[in-house]
Amino acid sequence: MKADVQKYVSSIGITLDRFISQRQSDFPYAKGELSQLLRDIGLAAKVVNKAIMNSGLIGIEGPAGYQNSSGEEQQKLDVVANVRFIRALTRGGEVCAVISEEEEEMIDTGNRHAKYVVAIDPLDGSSNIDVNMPLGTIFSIYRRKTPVGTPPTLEDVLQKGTEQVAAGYVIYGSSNMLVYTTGHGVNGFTYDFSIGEYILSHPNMQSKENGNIFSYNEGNLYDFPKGIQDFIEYCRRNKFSARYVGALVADFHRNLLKGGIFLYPPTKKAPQGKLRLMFECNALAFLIEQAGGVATDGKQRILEIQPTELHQRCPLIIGSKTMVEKVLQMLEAHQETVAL
Ligand code: P6P
Repeated sequence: MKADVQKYVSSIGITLDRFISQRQSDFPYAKGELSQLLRDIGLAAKVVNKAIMNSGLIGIEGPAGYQNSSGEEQQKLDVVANVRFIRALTRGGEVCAVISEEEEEMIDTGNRHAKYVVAIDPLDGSSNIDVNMPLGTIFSIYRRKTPVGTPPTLEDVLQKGTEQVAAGYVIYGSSNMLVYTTGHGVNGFTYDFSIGEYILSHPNMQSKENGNIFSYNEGNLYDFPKGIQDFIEYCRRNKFSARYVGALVADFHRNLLKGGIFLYPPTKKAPQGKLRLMFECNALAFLIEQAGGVATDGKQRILEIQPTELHQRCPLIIGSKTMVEKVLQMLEAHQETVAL
């Protein structure tokens, strides 16, 4: 009987490295630099994953003793993840500059010949550190704007989300996954500890048109614009499931797989919203649009926002298309837009 060879040739099961190499043809002019850069990120993610899993054993739990540029208490693991990713990106040689949620200023890697810059949130979900809850890394890759061979400038890193050439996240959860896009769909890879490789497990990830999961911090409800409060009430009346993990990557990943919406509107404590445009919102907006979903600040596509500061924040409403459109309708009913 002729074996069903199809099940042996499915793309599921190939390594991240092989997948990147196979997809390099998506970039006829690329000479492999972007491929190598994605590999460098995959390597750093493996190292950070190990640090997270062993943090309770090697004394890297708890606060680092100082604040990051957003005035937030840095955790030791935040510092470890930041150092690991910046070191991997610098040594990999494909990046001329890095901006990090954990760094006040842009980092010039000294790789003057490099064509790319990276924006990164090395460890997203800091409130989940040390309590064995999911964490994540979020990254965006842009082409530099200034000539190769010259020192990088802010012009290279303050780019709209539409300029991203790649974006992705790592989720350090019940399993470790790396999910990324280069503008040709979204693919998810699960880390196989036994061989130390990311293996394709979720090819061509698609956002569900609609969903019944809504994610937001209940404690901020009465700060929200009326249109948002109406949407929350709409979800409750329809018996939707409220799910909020406290790590954007984890809520985003679940909603991408199951259908749902994540909202971080402006609050009294964070009048511009809490999440950072360059380090969190742009990457996830690129991914959700590639998967068929929507990401807005309540007024415009996240990807269309022109950044003016490295650490600027923006409101974020992201997920299944129908749910986000419902929020926009309810904001419009109050002639509100979430963005200030
Ligand atoms: P809150 C983590 O600090 C983070 O940046 C996101 O990962 C997460 O979704 C959000 O903040 C949680 O914020 O104010 O609800 O604790």
